[in-house]
Amino acid sequence: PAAIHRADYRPPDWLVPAIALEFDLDPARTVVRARLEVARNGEHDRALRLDGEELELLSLAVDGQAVDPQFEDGQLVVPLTGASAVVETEVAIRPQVNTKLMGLYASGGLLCTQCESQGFRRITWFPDRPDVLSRYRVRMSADRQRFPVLLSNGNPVDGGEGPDGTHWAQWEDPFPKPCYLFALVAGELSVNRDSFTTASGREVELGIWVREDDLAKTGHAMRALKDSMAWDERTYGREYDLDRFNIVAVSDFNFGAMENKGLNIFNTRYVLADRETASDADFDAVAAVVAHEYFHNWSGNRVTCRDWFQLSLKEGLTVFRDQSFSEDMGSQAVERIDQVRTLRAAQFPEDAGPLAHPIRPDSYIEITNFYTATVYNKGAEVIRMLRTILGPDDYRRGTDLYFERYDGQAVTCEDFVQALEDASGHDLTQFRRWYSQAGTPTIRARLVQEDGAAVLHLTQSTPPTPGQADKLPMVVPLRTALIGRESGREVAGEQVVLLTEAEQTVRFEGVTEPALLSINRDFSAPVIMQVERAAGELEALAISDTDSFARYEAIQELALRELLKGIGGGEVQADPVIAALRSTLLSNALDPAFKADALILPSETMLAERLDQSDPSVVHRVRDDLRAAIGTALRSELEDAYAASSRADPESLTGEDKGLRRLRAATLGYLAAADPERARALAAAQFDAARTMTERQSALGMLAMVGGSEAEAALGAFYERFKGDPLVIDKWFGVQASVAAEDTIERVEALAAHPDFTLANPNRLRALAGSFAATPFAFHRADGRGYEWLADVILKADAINPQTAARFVPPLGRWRKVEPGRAALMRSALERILAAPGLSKDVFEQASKSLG
Ligand code: DPP
Ligand code: ZN
Repeated sequence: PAAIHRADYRPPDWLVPAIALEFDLDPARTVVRARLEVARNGEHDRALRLDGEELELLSLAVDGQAVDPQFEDGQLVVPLTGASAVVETEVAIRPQVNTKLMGLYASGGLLCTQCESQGFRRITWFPDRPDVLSRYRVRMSADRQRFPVLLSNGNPVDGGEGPDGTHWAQWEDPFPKPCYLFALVAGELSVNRDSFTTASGREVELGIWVREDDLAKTGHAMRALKDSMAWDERTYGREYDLDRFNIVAVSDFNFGAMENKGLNIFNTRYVLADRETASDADFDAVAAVVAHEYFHNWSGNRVTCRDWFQLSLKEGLTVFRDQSFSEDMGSQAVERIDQVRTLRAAQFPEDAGPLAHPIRPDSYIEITNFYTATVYNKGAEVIRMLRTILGPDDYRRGTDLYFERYDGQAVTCEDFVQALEDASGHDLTQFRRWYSQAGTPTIRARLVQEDGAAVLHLTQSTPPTPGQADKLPMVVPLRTALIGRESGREVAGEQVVLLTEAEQTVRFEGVTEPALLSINRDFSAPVIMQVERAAGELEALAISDTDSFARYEAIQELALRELLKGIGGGEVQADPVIAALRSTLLSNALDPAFKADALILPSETMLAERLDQSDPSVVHRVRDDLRAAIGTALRSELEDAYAASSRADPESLTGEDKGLRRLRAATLGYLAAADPERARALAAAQFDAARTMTERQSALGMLAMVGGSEAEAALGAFYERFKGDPLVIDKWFGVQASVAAEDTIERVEALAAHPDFTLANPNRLRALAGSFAATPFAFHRADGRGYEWLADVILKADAINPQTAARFVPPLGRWRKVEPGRAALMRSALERILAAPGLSKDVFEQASKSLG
């Protein structure tokens, strides 16, 4: 398959200002009639070319005259003479057998759509690219019994009874949009209705549509939706623009959710939540995804992408917006720590591996492979840096200008940066490298004190990545403060140090007290910091840094230093880590969520990333040993914290109560590391007494980890209790696949044969294969059985749903970071995938690039 290059972009030859669609909906065979008003774009004599995939063309007409279809490279080519024309097509499609879940498909009795990125071409012939914006009129007709609810984008304008027990509805969306934002849903759905009055006094009718049994689980999503609408008015001055906003939940979905104009379609996982079935993390994820999709109404829909290379234009910005929303609604420090943990777990490895790409990629074979942590999460960090550099007021002026200037257009990342530049007067020329260069910069820092001043020496370097051997210096905003070593106070208050050169020094005058360097506070730049530190400095920062994130980071660094030493064969000094964790646990000033975060040692993935090559079982053992040492040394403090955390109110989702439950899980983990028997008893008791899914799930995970008859009993009880609830059964699969043990692969193989397992449902597949591949010690079993199993799953899933199958390839691509024996086995699994006949281009791209 051939690569597509950003540099080859050309504006569309033909525009489609308006489209009318008619659907005769039937899961077995749906007929779609499309009427496109097309207009020649510029001076040229090229034919209209329409994209289509798996469409049965029934008829084609131009200006009312039937035309014989011509095809070229899979496109329908329609020669036209005038400046405009009406092109009509009629096609048949088969939603029932559409297992790719792109286009129109059936899920649990519903018919629904997913068009981003290129699913619309599976519905009708159309120029399927985001820079063709059209006004949509949609008429749907279907059996009234089976499909009583008919929804599409925009507002309902008409409807009625049809022949033979059918009914119909017509919807119109007044806002021109690219076809990837088209949506329809038909089926038996119940609705949670509410309303929201916008700042300018318009009443918006809100609806969350789900299966009747799930209606009671929609309250949290509805609250999050209303909070999001209010937040976007307050924070970005963005008001909602239609009379209706609908969300529909479906259980088979490739993404988390989709921001279709006025009709968001969600994976059930990010809508449904109640205390019985959802953990605190699930509640938070529901709110974050509801906010994310809602925010897309401006950052994505009103202003959209010119081409798919610009994906981070909408995704980086929208992730940053949903992160800011979560920070404002909850605890800023705790949210930030979680965001960074996600970035380090998912994006740093990507940026250091064979699939590394800039947030604005230069080429792709299959665009769905680029819905990555780099485009999303690093993209969000880039926007955050822009806000840091500009300051909040200029940043807001910049986004106001961006939305005003480009409303109704399909634009580029460059246009966004330009708007910020124009509104603020800042020169962002060099900053633009964040869009073009891949790889995580490493910053080295050293503080030298002399003559009443402190001098900060900084260097930066970005490693080579595929296709980019040499890197230029980046603009790196580093929030920095100096903390008095004795006084514990800031002797130089926080300022943003802007590193722009390969080497740079910064002077802080009037610093006489010996000072500690607190740098990259609040993780102001997505970089790896390597600070040269004297003995005792990290220990001091771990209890005195005035920035919560930096304090957390000092504890992480302390542990990281010892763990890396241990993995390298040296002796681990547990005492400094224990001391830092003891004072954290005993602090009266810190909230429980922060304590819980601070307790979690750097992950095995993060440790492996810091090394050129490592043996996953050594990494695991060294980390486990340190956990056991901590659990033993702090036993009484941990027991106390564990017992005290039981006071969390099960009905409450405040930061305090969620934090207590998080602390309960973290302390239980340490007690288990030190004394599995004791932990087994505690976990079994916690499981039996649990009043929330958070407590139940963490107890179950702990039991599964320590094993034994209690574990089997709890897994059996959990299954029996929740067997009718797919989202909870996903947890049941996930918990078992996440056990960091040698024999997890056998358990996973058995689970893959369980009657409830299916490769066809992305959530279930992610629960088993995704969880397993994310558990390094289990996945990297030395005999390579884990790799072989994953390769088999990828190949089987590829025949059903290539987009989702390709998501499981990257773990195999980490082979360069793994010791040679396993690396060879990982490579041979990749080679076997590549040799398979009929491979999708999705999996081909990921596997071939992973082999490198
Ligand atoms: N629905 C996906 C998201 O919101 C892709 N746009 O990120
Ligand atoms: Zn998004």
